[in-house]
Amino acid sequence: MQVLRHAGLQALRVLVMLALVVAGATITGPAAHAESNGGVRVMPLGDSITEGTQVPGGYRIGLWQRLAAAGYRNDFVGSQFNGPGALGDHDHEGHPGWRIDQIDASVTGWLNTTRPRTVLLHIGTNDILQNYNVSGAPARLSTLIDRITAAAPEADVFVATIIPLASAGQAAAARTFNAAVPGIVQSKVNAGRRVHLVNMHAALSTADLIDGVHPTAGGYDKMAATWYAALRAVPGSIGNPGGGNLLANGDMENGTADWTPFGSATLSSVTGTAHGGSRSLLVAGRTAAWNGPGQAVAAKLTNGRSYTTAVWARTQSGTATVKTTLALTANGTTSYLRLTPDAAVTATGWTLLTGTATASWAGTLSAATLYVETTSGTTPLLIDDASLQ
Ligand SMILES: [Ca+2]
Ligand SMILES: [Ca+2]
Repeated sequence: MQVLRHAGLQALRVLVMLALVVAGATITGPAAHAESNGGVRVMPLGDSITEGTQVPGGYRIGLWQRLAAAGYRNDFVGSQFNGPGALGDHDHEGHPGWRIDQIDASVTGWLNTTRPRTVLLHIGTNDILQNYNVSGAPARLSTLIDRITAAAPEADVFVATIIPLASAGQAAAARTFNAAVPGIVQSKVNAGRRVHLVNMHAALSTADLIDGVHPTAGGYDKMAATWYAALRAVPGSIGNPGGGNLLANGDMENGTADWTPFGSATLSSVTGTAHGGSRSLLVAGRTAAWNGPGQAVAAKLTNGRSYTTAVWARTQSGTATVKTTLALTANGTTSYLRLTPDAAVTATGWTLLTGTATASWAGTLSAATLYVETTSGTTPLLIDDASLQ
């Protein structure tokens, strides 16, 4: 019964979304299927100001356009979905009306589901609008940041001061809240966490508000410009500009092209089981744990540069511990760089392998191969939507 109800709900969502697309209207509501270009994953996290109340898509529109124009390839992630066609990726984690404590109660699950590389957090406005223990809001924000960095310790977390509010009393409360944010962020930095302050309050004035709370389109675009500047100041948070995906045929839609066995293995293109599109790559016939699908990338690497890897994987049966590795051969010596940490991969769904690592070598690089391997065993693996950037 529960399954049927969910299936019915999902069908309804699809119908509603189809109707909206046909009507050419703005797409809203939870995502039936998240969009992904395989880029570096960024989670816009917060309340209606992240969702884009009054201007669906909100700051995400201008941020997406700035990123795309500069050659960055990013995948916005989250359980929510809205915005116009000008927004190339509609996924987000903006929840209208939610306070800090409500985000805190759900954020670990969202982070575990979408594994963002970077988090953009703008939260606290509803604590003030609802007059919800406002003096305790900074402490709740601190707890929320700890929750995020515990679940996603490798993510860069950008924490914004909240934008102005028009009502004089609420404006004062926002300033008081904001005044505590730099110290909170600094305490996280001092603890070795990858947390960054974004002074969003300074970027907008009450003239940028359409209803006293939410920005106008121009106000949202000022937020976009502010997030973009902050992201660009932290190398790796949005990948490398102009590079795009260094892997060829990363989506496996072009069969086995550009992939070769690393060690003993047989590669084949599979239809019917895909993370994205209609095909994935099956690697079978492995005779050692390190055997797997590989791709030569030596010509594309820059010495000393940081790279973010993402590969979706699953087994044909059973569980395997899977990782991505870069074999670098320079001056006759081969070294192995771990690109993604160990991840438990099953046959029941796709698991994202992702990590950031710096590739460096001494002398002349003669060969470099990215490959997927297991820590033990030789079970066949499926991979899809692989990217290195
Ligand atoms: Ca997405
Ligand atoms: Ca595919």
